Amino acid sequence: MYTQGLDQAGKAATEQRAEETPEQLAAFQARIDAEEKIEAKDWMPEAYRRTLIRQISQHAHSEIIGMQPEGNWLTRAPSLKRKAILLAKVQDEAGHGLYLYSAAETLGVSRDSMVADLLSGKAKYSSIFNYPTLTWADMGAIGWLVDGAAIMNQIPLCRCSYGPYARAMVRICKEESFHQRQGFDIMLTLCGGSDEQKAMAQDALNRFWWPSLMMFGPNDANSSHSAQSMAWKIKRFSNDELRQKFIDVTVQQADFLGLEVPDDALQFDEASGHYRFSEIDWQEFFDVIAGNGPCNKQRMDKRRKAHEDGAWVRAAARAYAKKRAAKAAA
Ligand code: BYC
Repeated sequence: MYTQGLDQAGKAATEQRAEETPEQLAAFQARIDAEEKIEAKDWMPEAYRRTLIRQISQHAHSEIIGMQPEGNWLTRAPSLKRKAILLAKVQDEAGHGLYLYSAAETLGVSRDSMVADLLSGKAKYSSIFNYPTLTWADMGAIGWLVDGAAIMNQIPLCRCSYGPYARAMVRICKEESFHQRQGFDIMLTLCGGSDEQKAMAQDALNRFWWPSLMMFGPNDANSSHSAQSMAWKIKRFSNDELRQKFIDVTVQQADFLGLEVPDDALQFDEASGHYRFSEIDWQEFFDVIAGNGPCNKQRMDKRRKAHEDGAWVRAAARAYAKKRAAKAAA
């Protein structure tokens, strides 16, 4: 509702597409190659704008849907301290969603249309949030592994060529770093506890390991957007490069916890300095992103209901804005 002006900018950009000349495209690429930041009002190819809207809005949706698996444990956290920490983390995720929707709005798309795309199932959100959170240890595994994978993917986004996205990512990454540590701290506490608690931590690692690796997206050979996104410096590393970096640091953290990574083929390769790992079950990944994961339906039903329940808040905000505008005009 605050973005009518930006919608016009979006229309203008669409109309501009037919006029994109080789000179304009070359000048744009030269700015990217010179590491200049592209800002909201700068000329940009329509495909660059669309790629950013797709990625940033899907990132925002992931933050918002991502509140659900952890929200599930807010009332069952084992102590007041753990509850306060988890509550703060879930609130941070809402904030990330809001910064990211704002960053996408600078590209001329309204928040209403992005939300409509999520609710209709047209827009994706991260596969990882379609898995259930069955025990308290899952809060540890999510912070440690999911936020850990998120940081690995998102630190390079602080250097993304699009200024508003890059700047939003700086604060997000600082908060994700706190999230990762709180998750590791839960795992450390469980692993230092009773045999039962340690088994709970191992079970959470078993269930979240492979889905966390899938967060980085398909193999480079099957990543439809990577080549162009890397040429535009939206992405700085490929999906496989980031996945490998994540595995290399996380296996050592699992060793420190005394947990076993659920991959029989995992081994350190001295020559390359990297851990080698088994093939990911890509069928599972593609099923989940097609809407057929264990919790896709539950997540979307809950989000749609929350949106409907919030209708009166949006109506009140619109009425208040109208009243203020009328007062200002009088
Ligand atoms: N899940 O060509 P590719 C968080 C899609 S939130 C679902 O490699 P791209 C947190 C991809 O969209 C973490 N879909 O794509 C929150 C594309 O489909 P479309 C979210 C996936 O964009 C709460 C197709 O597969 N992070 O941290 O170059 C609590 C082909 O893929 C996934 C971000 O969103 C997936 N995992 O690369 C705790 C980071 N992977 O769009 C934590 C920003 C791929 O053509 N996004 N797809 O229909 C990115 O960095 C990139 O978009 C990706 C994918 C690396 C995810």
